[in-house]
Amino acid sequence: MAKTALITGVTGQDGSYLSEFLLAKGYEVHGIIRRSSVDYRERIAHLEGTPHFHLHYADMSDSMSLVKLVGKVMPDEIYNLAAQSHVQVSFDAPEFTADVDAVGVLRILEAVRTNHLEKTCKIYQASTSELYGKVEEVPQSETTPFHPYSPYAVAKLYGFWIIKEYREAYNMFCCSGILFNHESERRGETFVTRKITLAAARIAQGKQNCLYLGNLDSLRDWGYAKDYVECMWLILQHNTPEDFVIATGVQHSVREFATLAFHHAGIELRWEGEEINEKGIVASINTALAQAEGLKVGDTVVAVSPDFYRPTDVVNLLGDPSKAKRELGWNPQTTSFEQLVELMVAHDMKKVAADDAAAEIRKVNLAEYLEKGVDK
Ligand code: NAP
Ligand code: G4F
Repeated sequence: MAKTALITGVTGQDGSYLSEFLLAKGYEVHGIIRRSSVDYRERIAHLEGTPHFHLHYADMSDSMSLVKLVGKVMPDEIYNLAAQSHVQVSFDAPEFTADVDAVGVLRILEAVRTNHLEKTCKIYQASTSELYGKVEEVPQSETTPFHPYSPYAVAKLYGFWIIKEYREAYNMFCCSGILFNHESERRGETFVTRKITLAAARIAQGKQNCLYLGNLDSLRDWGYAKDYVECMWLILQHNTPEDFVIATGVQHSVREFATLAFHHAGIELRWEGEEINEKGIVASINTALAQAEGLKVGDTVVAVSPDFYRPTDVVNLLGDPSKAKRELGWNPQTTSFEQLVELMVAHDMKKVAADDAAAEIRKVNLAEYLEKGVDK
């Protein structure tokens, strides 16, 4: 019998990769979507209409919708990926973040219990390295104390503890994956990596002059999202329900990410100034396209803006993936940092060019329409 999985957050970066992964394993995959006035299903558009992929309206803030859906789908596994996942946004919308990222986890657990599935349904909770926050040791492992440092992290800490509580109180198979930052061509465009790769591509093609960033010194352990969804599944296939750190064990700064991204877009950067006055300046140009678009050596293409500083920032994340390597047989180095940056820039170079070509076609069509009129 094929297993049935229910994914919350199916429209997100991880939800889309996990859906592909589980479908390839022969699962019946059900995803939760919520009503929106605009199309936000781009990442899963290629899966819609395929035989084993099903979408249902529900919301993490609506207990009844979750109870009814879990009762209808009767999943063997639930992957709870839904969240207000942007740390900076959590300072502006702390109550919504707590409702979805903290109480939402409780709602899922209670939906499973209400439907008497606690002995058969396994639950994966998307936990985060943000729990380590103002870090108490480097690198961080399953035994490192938590010190959450944003409304997002505090909400996710509740999610982590309520999962552990239900595991111990009701003997449920529920686990947290403590995932460090993972990125991809499908990463949301306001997270720092994607913001950089899109801007580098636009600047190389003359579509943007300057990229404004916040803390360039911030250090992250960046992996590839496609590699990380496998771990979510492996955690639920483990003999016992346990929590795991998932990371690469390699750390880089935001500045290093930007330098490498611009390099792959054909622009070498040098850095000048400090803190708010720091700038990324064009040192050399290795692409005729950027030169043709007017980019010159000496131009400032990266600058710092206080708008992207956070009231409290997490600045030193480095994971120790030893337990996942040992007990899940997972390879944290499948995709290196260098490969990750290269593949994201290659994707965004094509995307910017394609958007531009589409705009050109629309312009020609519009000109033709205006010239000929609608009835001729
Ligand atoms: P993402 O791209 O921001 O996706 C978040 C998903 O949650 C979207 O599908 C979103 O739906 C859904 N969602 C938000 N509020 C909801 C609500 N009230 N009801 C139902 N669905 C809701 O995030 P991601 O990068 O894929 O991350 C997946 C999970 O892992 C998140 O829980 C995140 O906090 C956690 N995490 C991520 C990372 C990382 O580096 N990516 C690291 C550690 C942990 P809409 O499309 O409708 O907005
Ligand atoms: O890309 P970020 O916004 O990711 P952040 O805050 O680490 O959160 C992501 O990873 C977490 C796992 O550790 C997830 F739990 C969470 O859901 C999310 O996926 O910022 C990374 C760093 C920060 O220190 C930030 O201050 O980059 C710094 N940064 C510098 N300039 C910037 C910018 N971040 C953003 N988003 N935009 C900037 O312009």
